Amino acid sequence: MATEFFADVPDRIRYAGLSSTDPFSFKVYDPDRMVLGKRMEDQLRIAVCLWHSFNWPGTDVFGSGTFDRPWLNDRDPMQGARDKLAAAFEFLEKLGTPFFCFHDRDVAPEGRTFVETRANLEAITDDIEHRMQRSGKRLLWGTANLFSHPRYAAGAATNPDPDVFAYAAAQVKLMLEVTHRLGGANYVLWGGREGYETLLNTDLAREEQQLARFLALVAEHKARIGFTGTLLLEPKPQEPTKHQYDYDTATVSGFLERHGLADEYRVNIEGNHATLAGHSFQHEVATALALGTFGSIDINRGDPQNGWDTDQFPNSVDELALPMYEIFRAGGFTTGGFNFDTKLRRQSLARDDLFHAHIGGIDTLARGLLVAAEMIEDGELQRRREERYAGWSGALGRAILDGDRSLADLAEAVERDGLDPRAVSGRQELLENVVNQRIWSVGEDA
Ligand code: XUL
Ligand code: CO
Repeated sequence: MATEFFADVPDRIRYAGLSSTDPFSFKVYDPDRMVLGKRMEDQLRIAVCLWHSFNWPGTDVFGSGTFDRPWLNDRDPMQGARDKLAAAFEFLEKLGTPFFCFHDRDVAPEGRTFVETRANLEAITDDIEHRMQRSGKRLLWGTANLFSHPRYAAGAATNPDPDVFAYAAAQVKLMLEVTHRLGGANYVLWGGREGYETLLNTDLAREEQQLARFLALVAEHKARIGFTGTLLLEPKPQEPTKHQYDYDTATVSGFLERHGLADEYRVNIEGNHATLAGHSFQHEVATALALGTFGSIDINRGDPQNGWDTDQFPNSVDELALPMYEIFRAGGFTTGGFNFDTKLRRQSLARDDLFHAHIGGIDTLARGLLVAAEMIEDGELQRRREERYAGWSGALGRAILDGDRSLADLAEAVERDGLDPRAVSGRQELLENVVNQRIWSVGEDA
């Protein structure tokens, strides 16, 4: 595919401000604008995903692909893989954002044997390396697809057959090495089939041990090859299986502690996985930050009307302001970033729809960042939260937390000092008004 694939799209999407009527421009995302002491581009660390955007034909459970992705139908799958890369890098360069993410199977086809599969991936990795050098694009994370092939129907690490465990190990070893070679900032493991369809045939205790062993082996190999990126687990409660073990951030964090893996892994939180688990996106982010496991974000949203993993592009500043407040209040990303694990709607089949979707999502993130920065810099929410806990800095609070008071001591103090604490207002509506005021006012000076 020698010609441009997105020929109707300008060479570069640029910042043009809120008054611009050009659909191929950013209205808020201004890479060089300084926010909280860093360039906006360096705060947001935006990545494009190669699976939904370049390797998915627009199928749904009732219908075949609607998208115009000619490389997926190439009779020579390696040629198709190369054409796909050409289109993906053209997209990345025109969009102008710094990162991308991919699974092994997004970029290179399976061969008839593992040896052939490995050779395919290694050959395509040469191409990727070359394109990265030329374009300056960087890899936010790599991952292995341990869920599409029928061999993984009953799980990868948690499969009842150790041969499948071994096959998955071979695939992750290779993809971890590829990620290392390409200078990836992180490596992700999403346990899409690490779960069960029925407890009738499932040994939960055994599968937990298998998963822990697998993750320990990955951490060991990371050290062996000298990969310094972060290992990330991506929680998701269900879909494709009825129940997945990496249910949510709290579950994953407990699992890591239980198996001595807490120093090795962080979480990659996805907005729509949070809501599938019955949580808010803010809850998942705040929990990871509180438990010390925050790593990176797959940015997307669900649809409140149906509740499954629709992977839609983010478009609501109201929804993003608070998760972003949590992230940047804690200092922002280290190796992580915002990866667009997002799908076009099946009818969005014009080539440039992929641009409009990303432009809108990136502008929404940029605006969310400005709102978060405002809330952090004016400090009102933080001040009010600290005031709420002020008692814990007093003599009694400190003595309790330092372990200097027994239950009996406390009972005695209540009687001796005549303690009679009264409820105080949680001020929820006032706090909600503070947030809305920031959301409404940030656009005023933009
Ligand atoms: C699935 C999902 C995956 C992971 C990578 O819901 O989010 O795309 O991000 O395997
Ligand atoms: Co994801």
